[in-house]
Amino acid sequence: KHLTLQLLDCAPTCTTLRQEVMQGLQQSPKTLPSKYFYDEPGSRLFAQICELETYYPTRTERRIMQQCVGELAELLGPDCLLVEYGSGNSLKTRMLLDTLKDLVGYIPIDISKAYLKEAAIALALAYPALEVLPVCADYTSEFELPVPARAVRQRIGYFPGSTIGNFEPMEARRFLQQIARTCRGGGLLIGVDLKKDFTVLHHAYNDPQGITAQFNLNLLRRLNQELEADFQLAQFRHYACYNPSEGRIEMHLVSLEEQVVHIDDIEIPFKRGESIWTESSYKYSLEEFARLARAAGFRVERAWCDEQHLFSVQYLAT
Ligand code: AVI
Repeated sequence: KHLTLQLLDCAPTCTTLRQEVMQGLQQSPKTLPSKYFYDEPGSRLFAQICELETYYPTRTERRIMQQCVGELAELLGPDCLLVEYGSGNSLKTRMLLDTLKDLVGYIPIDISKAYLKEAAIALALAYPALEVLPVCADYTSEFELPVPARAVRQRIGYFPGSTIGNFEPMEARRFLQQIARTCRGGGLLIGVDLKKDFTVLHHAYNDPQGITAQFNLNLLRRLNQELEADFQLAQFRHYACYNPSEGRIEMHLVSLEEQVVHIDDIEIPFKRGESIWTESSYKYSLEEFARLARAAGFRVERAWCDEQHLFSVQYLAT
């Protein structure tokens, strides 16, 4: 079957990548924005992480969703427009598409164009009656949503996987406020990872197969490819640890030697043991997250958890 899909392209440019990378690497401590993990190879590595035994969030969230999706469909009613922030391979979305009643359309938003196209086409083929309107964008930036052909009763944001944890709490609030504006009158279905035993967290970000390490190092490979940087991947090592007082996993790339990396004409010196902080993954208690949601203009209408209280799926109403 032949299929054409209109993709709205607001992808960040190479100039934006260069600016943000330069800024991050010239700071102390050095940082890189975690959103740049998700080029095509990075998105594939992340999909592999989601299948790992040690990475509990994905399967726990899936299990919670299986339990709650019927109740959610009742709660939301018909004629919703589903807007997914960071849709990746859209695997999790199918459960919603299967259960929500008379969905008006589905807008997957993702920063990786190739990956988004592939996922959107697969979905459009699997759900021929559904209007699929993909948008390639950094979803934290300002952009207009496409308008579906049928009338929308309410917009429902979908932000699974606890990606909200990858934002600094202040930015998380700002981003949730942005969604609250976009989905005014509707709400947001969000996955939130919970505070728990440190050992479980440690293993989730230090898998024995080393996929998380590859995912982290892929960022340097990407900068070599897209910015013609000269990072030697063997000279950096993945390091992830839980910071209990801040309630977050911190992921770093540690320089194994004193070395100098070049991007354009800029020299970036590294001491031995110096790191690039590539990601934070905040974990919330239910109370902490409810406070954050309220500060952003939402109220927690429902919060579903697994029995061990590892993860939560929450419906926030505007
Ligand atoms: C996408 N995000 C919620 C993941 C997380 O757990 O913070 C990204 C990730 N980083 C390492 N493993 C997975």
